[in-house]
Amino acid sequence: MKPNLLLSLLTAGCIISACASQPPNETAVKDIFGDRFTIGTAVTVNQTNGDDPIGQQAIIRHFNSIVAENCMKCEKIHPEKDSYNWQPADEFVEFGVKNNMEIIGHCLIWHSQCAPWFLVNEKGDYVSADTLRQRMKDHIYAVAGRYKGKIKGWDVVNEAIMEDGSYRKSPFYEILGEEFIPLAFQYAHEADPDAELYLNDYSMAEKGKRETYVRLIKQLKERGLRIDGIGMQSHVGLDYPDLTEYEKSLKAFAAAGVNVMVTELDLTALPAPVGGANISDTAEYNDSLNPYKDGLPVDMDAKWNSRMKSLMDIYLRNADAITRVTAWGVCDGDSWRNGWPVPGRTDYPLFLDRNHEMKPFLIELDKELNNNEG
Ligand code: 9MR
Repeated sequence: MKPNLLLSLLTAGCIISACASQPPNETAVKDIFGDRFTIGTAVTVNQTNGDDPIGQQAIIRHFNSIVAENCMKCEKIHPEKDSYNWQPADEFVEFGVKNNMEIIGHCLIWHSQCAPWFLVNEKGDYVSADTLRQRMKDHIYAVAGRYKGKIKGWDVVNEAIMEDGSYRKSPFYEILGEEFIPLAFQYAHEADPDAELYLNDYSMAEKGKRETYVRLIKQLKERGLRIDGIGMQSHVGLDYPDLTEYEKSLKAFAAAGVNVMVTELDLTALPAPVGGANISDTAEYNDSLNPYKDGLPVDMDAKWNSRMKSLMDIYLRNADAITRVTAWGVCDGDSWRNGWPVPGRTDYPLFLDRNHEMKPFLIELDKELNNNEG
């Protein structure tokens, strides 16, 4: 055999075995976007404490920003008046510090997942305005104060506004009126003066929400309170929201003088009996609502990737206004979408598939932005 033929056969063999033993794409998700914005994920307790080592490795490899999916919520971190459950949140923060990541706190004041004791007295009636102010202050001082200097920014108030732009009639609103929002921002700033402070909500493409949030940003600024950003959660579907309206909101928030963050991005591939992300809106399971148990068919996969690409194109052309894009979970198997609004389904909403491999829209973007061929 001629030596150069032998060489080419050896080289070909090498390439084939290299392909077989390596992931299809070497790039990390965060690298695709360079310094345009940080790329985040919501993380679970199992991922930060090491019980899900594969998930943990995927976070370290692909993301440069993390947010606690659940462990900093009031009912988890402050389950009783005089008792805090710090360990999971401490582990989350340590994980982020150790891996040199941007760490986001979620969330200080939210009507949902609020500890049962927080809003009522011994008789079960709403507490007075004075008592609630004090409880909010104590809670925010304790939680934001504990992680002072380590958390880049806090979702201070979560999901306060309805689709039509009216205030949600939550217990916080019922007891304190609109004032609960500025109060929460004041306490958060006092607790950690260097932390960025955000308002965060879903269905932000709705005109009503857009207008009220723009007004709120202005009101907070006029009162001299710190507000750094608006979080557009972005729990979206294949045909909602209207992306023109979505981009309009993004631009309106930026024009109001704050950073925009995409804070909880996931794109369901499944039929959606309800929109938004209100966890109390649920629907009963039936097989027709769970059509892709064994994988997405090729046409649906293409549709999903094309929709995700359209969202990414919006973020890229508004990159000056956007500081972070966070997916609400690491891989498809982790997503809350598998259980909401219909329990027990198989959904495909995130950046990484169930094997922690990058989805095709990312590979396409890597090619487009970095000339990487995958
Ligand atoms: O993904 C979260 C899920 O694991 C929890 O059970 C649920 C209730 O705490 O909250 C989910 O996250 C929500 C987030 O905190 C706020 N916006 C909507 C998200 C999806 O419901």
